[in-house]
Amino acid sequence: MAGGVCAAVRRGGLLAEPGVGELLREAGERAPGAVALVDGELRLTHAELAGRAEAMAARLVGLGLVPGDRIVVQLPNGWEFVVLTLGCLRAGIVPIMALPAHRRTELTHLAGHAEAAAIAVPDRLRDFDHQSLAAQLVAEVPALRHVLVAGDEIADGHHDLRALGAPGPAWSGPQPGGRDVAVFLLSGGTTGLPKLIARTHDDYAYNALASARLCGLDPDTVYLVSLPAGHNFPLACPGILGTLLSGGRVVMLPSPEPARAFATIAAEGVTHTAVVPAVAGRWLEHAAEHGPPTPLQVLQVGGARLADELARRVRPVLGATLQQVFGMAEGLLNYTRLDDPDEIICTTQGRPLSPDDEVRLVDELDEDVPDGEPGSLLTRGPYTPRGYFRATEQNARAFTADGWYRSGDICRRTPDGNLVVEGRDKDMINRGGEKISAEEVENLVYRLPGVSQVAAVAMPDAVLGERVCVVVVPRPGATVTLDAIRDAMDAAGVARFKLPEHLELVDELPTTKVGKIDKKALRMYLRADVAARRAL
Ligand code: OOB
Repeated sequence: MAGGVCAAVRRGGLLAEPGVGELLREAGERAPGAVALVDGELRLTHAELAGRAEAMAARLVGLGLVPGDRIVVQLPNGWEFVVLTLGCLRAGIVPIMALPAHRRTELTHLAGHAEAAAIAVPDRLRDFDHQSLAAQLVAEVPALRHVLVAGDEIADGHHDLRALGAPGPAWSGPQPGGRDVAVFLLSGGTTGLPKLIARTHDDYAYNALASARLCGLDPDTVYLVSLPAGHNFPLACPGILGTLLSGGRVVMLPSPEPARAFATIAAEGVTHTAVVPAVAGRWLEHAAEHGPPTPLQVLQVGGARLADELARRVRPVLGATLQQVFGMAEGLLNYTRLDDPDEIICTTQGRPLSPDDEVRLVDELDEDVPDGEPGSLLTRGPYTPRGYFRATEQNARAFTADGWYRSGDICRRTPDGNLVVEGRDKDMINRGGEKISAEEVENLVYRLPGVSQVAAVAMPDAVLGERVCVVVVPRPGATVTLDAIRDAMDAAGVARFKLPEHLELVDELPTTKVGKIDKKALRMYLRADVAARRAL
């Protein structure tokens, strides 16, 4: 295995190579009888998974989809997600990785913006009727024609995703090439609705393979997916794709709830998994009472800043090596290395994956800051695209003229070359790894008639790191309540994780010298407020 992966790592990102689908097929052929995918009772070998992916590819094309067509994928963690994704990669159909939490607003935007031809949804999930919403979207979004449903009740005119992913005749059409788009990931987003990031086959193959090598994955790896599978972290860092490309086994779980996750880790012999800091905290608490999640070897934590104190407890309490991952759907991945000294593992967010990754830390004038000083992170590299899809205006702001991506993270570089994330200068709220654009929340709150002015800001939170707080100046005589804001946003059809959890009513908002709302002052005010309330 190692030879194959190393060769592909050397190739990845540098030359146009076979697509990820082809690399997966080659990897599967090295151990056809080994179990590749586990979802509850269902266990598929590498040969069976490859067969289903091939059949899925053939059936998608049979529906009239052609290479380059887009499918919005909004599926929970299950085998259908993996088979559909692999089928798409095989046929050159491009999945748009939506989140199960997305609702009408986000899905309409994604399907419309990318002119998606199909959408894949569960029938129902946590009391929400995804299938009916998908039917509405088909009526509203011109390009959207097909609804693929994973579930027991398939409405008339919709397609049964489980039947599309059943064993059957293989796809025999042309393979996508390295320069073709493999997947569309969603940006955490600071400007309104999520932007699309086109990740090509060669950049994404590199992303998954180089990550797999760095994390020491091999055919004995058993990787647990409990974060939403369409997120870059569990998908390809090294995640599902890196594990399958290494000949290992992927185990799907719908959520990271500790009791079930620990039982699954024990039952399936899970060796590697990825969580966000809030989940790491819950796992630490659970383990303190019920014992460690044996035989877990590597716990990757990323998506939001992990507190040093939590980091230090991972090895003693969970019995696994911690790996901090500071990544972004836009590309750049930073990892602490498994053999780094504990001090680096527990106090930094690691260093770039590729020797060809370029990272600059700059001040407000885009001048490099001296080493050790905090600066705003700019990056370019072999798997970092130079712009968002169909977004000229946002690209002008998010990328420099010479192609550096402005991540909006404020970092410091330690003398040994590792990065420490100290904050951010982008207007985004990171709620336990879920990214929320302040601007999007503000636009929705402005729809309430009683609101004169609003600012959405992060409020510090012990569990999730941050929660959404809205600071509102009401119109004279108007009453604005948190419930009214939440109800209005819910009715507008946005993901529930974006709903504000705290409201502050004020007479006026602080402004900067140039007259913009001073979010820094607001954040400081909220922090002081939270500290004062804690002290009571
Ligand atoms: C991951 O990707 P996204 O696209 O959901 O979010 C990226 C942003 C980063 O720009 C940064 O603001 C924040 O999330 N972030 C972290 C972090 N990891 C991500 N902030 C502090 N410490 C960390 N370790 O979140 C993502 C993608 C691939 C792998 C891991 C995470």
